[in-house]
Amino acid sequence: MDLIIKNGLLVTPSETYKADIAVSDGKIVDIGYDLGTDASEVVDADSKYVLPGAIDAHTHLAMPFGGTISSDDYFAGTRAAACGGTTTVFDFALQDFDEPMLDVIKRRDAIAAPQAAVDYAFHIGVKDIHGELLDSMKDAVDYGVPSFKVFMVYDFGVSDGVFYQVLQKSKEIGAMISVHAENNEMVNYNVKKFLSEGKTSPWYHYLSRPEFVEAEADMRAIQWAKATGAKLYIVHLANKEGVAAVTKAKEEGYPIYAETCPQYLNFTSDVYKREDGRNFVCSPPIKGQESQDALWASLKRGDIDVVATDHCPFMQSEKDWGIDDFSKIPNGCAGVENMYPYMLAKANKGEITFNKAVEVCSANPAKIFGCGQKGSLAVGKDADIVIYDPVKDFTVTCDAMHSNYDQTIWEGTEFHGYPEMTFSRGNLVYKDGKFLGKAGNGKFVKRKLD
Ligand code: DUC
Ligand code: ZN
Ligand code: ZN
Repeated sequence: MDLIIKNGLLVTPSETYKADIAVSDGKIVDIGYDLGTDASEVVDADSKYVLPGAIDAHTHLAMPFGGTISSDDYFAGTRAAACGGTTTVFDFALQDFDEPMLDVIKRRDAIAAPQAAVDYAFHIGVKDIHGELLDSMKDAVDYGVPSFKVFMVYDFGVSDGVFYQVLQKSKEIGAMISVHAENNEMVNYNVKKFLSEGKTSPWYHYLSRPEFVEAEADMRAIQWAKATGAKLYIVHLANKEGVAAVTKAKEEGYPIYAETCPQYLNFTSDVYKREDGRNFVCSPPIKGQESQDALWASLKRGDIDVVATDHCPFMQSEKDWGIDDFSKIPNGCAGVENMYPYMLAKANKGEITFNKAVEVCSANPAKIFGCGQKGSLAVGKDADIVIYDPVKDFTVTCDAMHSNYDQTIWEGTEFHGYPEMTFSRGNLVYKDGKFLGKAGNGKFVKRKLD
């Protein structure tokens, strides 16, 4: 045996129980009471929780965006992931115009494969479906990438007609469509108007994309998914009316899924009034208290399926481009190292259960995105395992994080309880604040939807 983790409290979405876990060749091979100590490595997890590694279903590593490139490359991003208990990241591979879908995957994998320190998968960000490109979605599905994202905003966002065709195609080929839902016309109108009135602070980033700008787009996207019968996953849901629309669609029996992110659960739009408000600029923007309350209620009810990060960090000097003009701030915040500690600290405080944290951060993304070998502690699954110390106190500082950035919205956040060790397919990649993994050890995860 390669590894036995003894005496820990194992957490699944439905159970918490004391047991040992045995690992061989990167897989969980046994779970039971007193599995002995006959292994190359034995870890005593008495008084600790033993959890499946988190799956961050939404990252933007080394992504050209906002006039620059997000500051975490595949090594830094996956190193940070490992140190926050995340053992798989799903990164967005953005299609170039005229590029067949399989080429998108291969182009990005050539960059990711030598760098990744934990396992990774891709969603394809679709920009262009002209000619045979729409049909090339099937090649991506056959290759193990059955999920695509469309943006309703940004200069590379798609038209309603393209979105509709992508939904239709996904139904035909068994794929999942994610959407960044905001109303582009309204955003552009508001931005122009505020700037012409000299309203340039980050607060106007929020006011140019308020609650209804996102809600309206959520509702349209849901309407089209219903009409086509496609599976739809709304990324970074942040507003209360969108939450209500998701709940209704689920009640009606449609395969509509929703994700939110820690920044929407933890902060409100008041951050845009802060002196460092530009560091919180992401899209959709962080919303008001009522929306935050709706997100938590929906997560507890089970209508929000997944918590993921939208991890897209930028350097302070880049965020500063927007000191006199909010529209010049590159959109995005860090989160990949903070998501699991944040959700687990909520569990540790009793605000949610550990089972719920495991469900939304690991089991559900694995299930929804067809990642059968991950997302749970069970015999035969990949040994992606986190040992969590519920009494360790930790304060986030840039210096203690493992990304390539010099500012984070999580600076100063205090957690009671923190991951102590992370194993990626049985290999120790993090222990007590130190990254122990290696670039290139992360593997591309091929997926197939149910
Ligand atoms: N929103 C962000 O804030 N950053 C990356 C992409 C996105 O949609
Ligand atoms: Zn987005
Ligand atoms: Zn995103």
